Amino acid sequence: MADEVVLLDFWPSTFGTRVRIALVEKGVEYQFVEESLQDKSPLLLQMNPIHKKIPVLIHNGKPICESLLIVQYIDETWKNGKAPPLLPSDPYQRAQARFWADYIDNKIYSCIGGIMRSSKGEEEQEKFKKEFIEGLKVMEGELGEKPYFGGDNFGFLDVSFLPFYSWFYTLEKLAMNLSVEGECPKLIAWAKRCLQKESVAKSLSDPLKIYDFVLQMSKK
Ligand code: GS8
Repeated sequence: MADEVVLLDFWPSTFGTRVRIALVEKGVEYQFVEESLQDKSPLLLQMNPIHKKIPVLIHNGKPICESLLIVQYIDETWKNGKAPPLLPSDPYQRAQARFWADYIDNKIYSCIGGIMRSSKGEEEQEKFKKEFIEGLKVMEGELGEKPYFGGDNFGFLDVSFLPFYSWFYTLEKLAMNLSVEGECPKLIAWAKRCLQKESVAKSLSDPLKIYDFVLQMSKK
């Protein structure tokens, strides 16, 4: 019997985008279900009763929650003959990839929220902006001269970090004097390199659409 794969998602979500990229990388066919975060479906509440958040991957009726865990599950469950595994085979390298993915969620993601919640030019926003750039520079250092965070191959950390690229445009619009490319040119070159992959180009949300969405949300 064919696998039944359903993704509960919300299109601008960086976390959902990770899962979309991983599914396309592995060639997994799935049903995309768009959720409303204001009016969560009974299915979402049933499948993620603890956090009540997207993304949730439902594989043959069983839910997997938390984007980084879902990407690892996808990597372990579906082998794509054409693409190498997303996680490195070496346990130390695997631990390192997970460490940096955690850094993205705990450091970079929280700065993004801070920039969005504070107003242009305010002291608080400047603090988040500074921390955000510091975090990006740390990631740029981790990338070094490699083509991908995964080394010669696109991997787990690339999948985990790339969705944030779609939000850079919005952050630059909301904050004063913020140019991610000006601060971290190698990071932007990496994102553009990854965008040449079909799995990424198909999955990443349009930066202009995200900005529009944020503007609409702020009016409400
Ligand atoms: C975060 C998911 C999340 O915040 C993961 O999957 O990696 N650590 C989790 N999902 C948000 C939408 S994206 O900003 C969400 O579902 N929010 C609904 C809510 O907070 O009620």
